[in-house]
Parts: sequence; C-alpha cells; structure tokens
Amino acid sequence: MRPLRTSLLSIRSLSTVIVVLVAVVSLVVTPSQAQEVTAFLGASGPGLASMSFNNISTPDVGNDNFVGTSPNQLNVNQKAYDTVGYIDMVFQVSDVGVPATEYVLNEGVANSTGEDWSDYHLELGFGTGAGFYPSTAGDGLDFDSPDYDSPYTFAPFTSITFGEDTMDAIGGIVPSGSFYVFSFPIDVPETITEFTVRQWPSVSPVAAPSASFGKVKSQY
Ligand SMILES: [Ca+2]
Ligand SMILES: [Ca+2]
Ligand SMILES: [Ca+2]
Repeated sequence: MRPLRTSLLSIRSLSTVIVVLVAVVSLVVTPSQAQEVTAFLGASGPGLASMSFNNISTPDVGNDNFVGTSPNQLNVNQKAYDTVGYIDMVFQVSDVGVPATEYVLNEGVANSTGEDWSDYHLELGFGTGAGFYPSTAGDGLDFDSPDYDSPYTFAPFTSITFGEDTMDAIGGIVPSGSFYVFSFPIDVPETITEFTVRQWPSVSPVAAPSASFGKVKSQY
C-alpha cells in the first residue's frame, strides 16, 4: 500500500493537470473578440480641423446583407472641417475568417469653414491624400451594395445618390457654424487589411446624375 503522503501528492498533481487542461480548452473554444475586426488608424486631409473618435463595436461579425441598422458601429463623436476640402478616415481590418461584415458609421460633422455647404460627398477607397485610389466594383467594399437595405441619415440634405462606392447628399444647406450627425452603412470584406472613407463638402450645388449612373433614394 502506498504511503498516504504520496497519494495526496498524486491527487494534487492530477488536480493541477485537470485545471491546466480546462484552461487550455477554454482558450481554444473562445471565439475571436469582435473588437479585433477593425481599428481606427486616423484622419487626415485639407478639410480636417479636429476630430474625436469614439469607438468600434462589432457584436455581429459576418452579418453582410443585414436588413435595417446593423448593430456593428463605427462611432465618431465629431469631425470638424475648417476648409472646404476632403478628410480621409482610415480603418484597419483583421481577417477573422468570416464573410463581409456590415457596419453603420455614425459621425458628428461640424461646419467651421465659414461657408454654407450645398452638398456632401463620400467615396470608399484605399490610401490617403494623393495616394488615395477608389474601391472597385465587386471588391466587397461598398455602401451596402447591391441591396441598399439599411437606413442612412444625411439631414438636412433631402436626397442621396448612390453608387457602389460613392454617395452624394444633395438638396439641403449645412450652414457655417452648424453641427449634424450623419450615418450610413458600409460593407467591409475580410479580404482587405484597411480601407479609407473619404468625405468632402461642396459649396456649389451639384446636379444629381441620371438614374443610369446611380440609384437615387429619398431620405429615410
Ligand atoms: Ca444592409
Ligand atoms: Ca467596391
Ligand atoms: Ca450589406
């Protein structure tokens, strides 16, 4: 018969092994944290006066084709323009092995340019400044193409012209000194490592292109 002391040591060793095994199994089965999908890498451009980024929230990874407002959010507290020029915002994407994830980008926009805006424009692409190049058709990065089944907000503008990678908000005035919250959907594919949202106001009304060039919808 083994001494009692030896048996107790064996039981303690076995318990330790079980605890370690449980810990390892827990690590293996824990899903990727949603916060790993994207990171905000910064804003730049001639229009930029100041910016305050809030957070990224991704509770529903891989939810492309989501109908309605996606629970995944990119939140900008405020972005101020002091010049009528563009601002590039860059987001990092991590491949977690799922299809495209649909986000809604919510941002406070302040007009500190001294001029009233007649239109507001957005384009998806890659890179910044002179190195910016547009997203292409069918690359998975888009403004909720092809179904456009999620809401957006661009008040005081009253109509939006859509392309897969462009949006033009028209039919309203953003007075100098005013602040509005814009929101819109973005589909983010797992095949890229980062992307850019370029936005710029303009002060001369731009006519809506014909229906053959884009999809025109009334404001939600
Ligand atoms: Ca959608
Ligand atoms: Ca695209
Ligand atoms: Ca979508």
